[in-house]
Amino acid sequence: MRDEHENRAIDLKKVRITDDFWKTEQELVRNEVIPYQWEALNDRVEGAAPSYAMHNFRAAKALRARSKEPGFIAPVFGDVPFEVLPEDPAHPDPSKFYGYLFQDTDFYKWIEAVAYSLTVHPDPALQETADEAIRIIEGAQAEDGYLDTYYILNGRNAEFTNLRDNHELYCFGHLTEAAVAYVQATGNARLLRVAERYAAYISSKIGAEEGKKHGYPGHEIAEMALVRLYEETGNTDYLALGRYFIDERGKEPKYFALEGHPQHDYEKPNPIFSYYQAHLPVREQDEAMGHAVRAVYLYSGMADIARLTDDESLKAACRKLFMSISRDKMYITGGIGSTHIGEAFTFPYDLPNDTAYTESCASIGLVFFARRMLQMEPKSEYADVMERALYNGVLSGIALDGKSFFYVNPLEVWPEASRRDARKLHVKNVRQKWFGCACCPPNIARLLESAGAYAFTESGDTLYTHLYISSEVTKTVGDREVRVKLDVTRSDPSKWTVRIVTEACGADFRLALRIPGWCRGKYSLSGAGSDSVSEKDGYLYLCMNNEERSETLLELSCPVRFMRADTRVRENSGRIAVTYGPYVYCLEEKDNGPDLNLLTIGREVRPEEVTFEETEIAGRKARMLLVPGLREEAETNQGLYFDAEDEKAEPKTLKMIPYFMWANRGENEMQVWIRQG
Ligand code: FUB
Ligand code: ZN
Repeated sequence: MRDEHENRAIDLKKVRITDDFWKTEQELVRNEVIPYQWEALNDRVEGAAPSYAMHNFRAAKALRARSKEPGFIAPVFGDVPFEVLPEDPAHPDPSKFYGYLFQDTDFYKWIEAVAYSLTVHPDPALQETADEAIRIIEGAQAEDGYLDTYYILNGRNAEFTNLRDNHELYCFGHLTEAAVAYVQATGNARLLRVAERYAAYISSKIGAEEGKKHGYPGHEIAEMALVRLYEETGNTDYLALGRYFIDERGKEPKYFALEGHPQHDYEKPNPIFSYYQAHLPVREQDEAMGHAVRAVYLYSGMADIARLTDDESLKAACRKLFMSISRDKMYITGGIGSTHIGEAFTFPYDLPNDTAYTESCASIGLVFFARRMLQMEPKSEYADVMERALYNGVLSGIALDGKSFFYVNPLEVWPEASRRDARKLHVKNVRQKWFGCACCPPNIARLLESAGAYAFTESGDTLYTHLYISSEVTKTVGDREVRVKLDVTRSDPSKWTVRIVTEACGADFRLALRIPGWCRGKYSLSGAGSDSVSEKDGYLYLCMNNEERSETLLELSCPVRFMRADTRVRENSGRIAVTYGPYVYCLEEKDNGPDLNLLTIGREVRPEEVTFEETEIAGRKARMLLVPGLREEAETNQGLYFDAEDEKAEPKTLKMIPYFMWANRGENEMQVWIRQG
């Protein structure tokens, strides 16, 4: 059934991450985030916005039990808002739905993160908590397979009546992703059966056949989830449904128009339904548009289906959409979505730093899309984007202690503006404990816990290394198990040293090693496989045919870089950003004093003049960059406007930290792009 040339995500059971940096992140998720989020999902975190996710499942389960009683009257959908809050938050009605209409997904993402954690760290107590929660979900599922607590509790007469906004298929997608991860991790297939029953119910209502709704999800994810379900079960019906959603999207007459719900303001002035990526059939789309998370989730599903069905026109659309993001619409941090209005993309090169939306989930979705592009065709430019988003736009979404989160990840923050300017109220200066709309925190947890699946993919005879994360990987080649050990050292600030040890493989296989864009083509390769190396699209392909233990050494230059933006990014004219390896760096007030706007870097300063200082931020080791710079003298006594003369400036060493580490030492200013003086 499986094509051995297919480049697939590696089974997480075959990867053991040993990397200091990534082990810390994953242990944080396992020890702090997962237990904390379980409390949050059960509304037990003091001072945090309640979730109501488990409350809703319990209420739906109780309703199902009541439905068997004589005289039971099912709820009838009235005018229920998108977000429902209890009159008395301390005493929510145990029979009512609360929160956003897609609240179920917060639990599904959590259980997916639990699954990844259990894959490498068996934990009977955690598994029992998860199993118990799954029993609640089973109890909440309707007899016919339908499962969405918002509609179960408010009235199923409205189910699937507004595919554009109702999120039922979005909830199904997250349920399915969780179910596949959970069965793979634990062998417990109960959640998988729940997902399959719901999939069957959806197929009976939506699809090409007469009598069914010819619709598709308003918030995508079901497409890629159905692919995972197909890959897990081998049932081609799931692939067919995912493909139907992709093929049907944007066709005339537009399904969302037929549904007849009024247009939202945030859709204007763009083409109608572009907010949902349904303005055109997907193969005709060449610009990333609309709600950023939806967009990248759709494109991920497209890339999956293009790969599995070898659909050239779909592949071509994926390439164009990827380039539209990476060349025109992506922040240097891998953040996407320039405006909070509709949480959306705007137009090419419109990348404002201090009003950016750059939702954590959007960067996560970009990681998904990039990994799927790599599976479709391994090119290091996709991995560069994946790495950029992961190390910057995603990691900035979680505090170093794992206990608070950013939804929005701006590139410049002036706390007073965020407090007092209505255009910036979405930009928080301090991470939040939880959110009413808490899509991001559990999404971050599931991604970080599955980092191994982004570092490595494999086809029949090739192990691809996309990210340099110290790990032990087992690769199956025919009937042999090959053990590959990657050790990444970063102690010499000028390079990353990757030592690859292959143990007594006794089988021929290929190692594909990515040359990251950040090494600027400067690397050296020696040892096993280096005499047979060939290069293609930014990957080094090494033929490994040794019988005994062998060792390969890859040294990647890791220079500090001063980066400019395309001059059409008006916001960044005359400014540079500093990067180092995959990390974007930033200035924080804590290290540089207030008024970061007064700091400049002279045009004559070269990146080679930057020095390093090992430091600690909130208990975590960090490599600080010391950049020769200037602080302009504040001019505050000459009136609001005055004659321009040469500014007075004092030399000042600018202290820069990795962007993802900002906002871990209290509220303060932050800036990524710095003026060149
Ligand atoms: O609509 C569901 C989720 O909530 C989206 O993915 C996020 O952008 C937030 O709007
Ligand atoms: Zn989110």
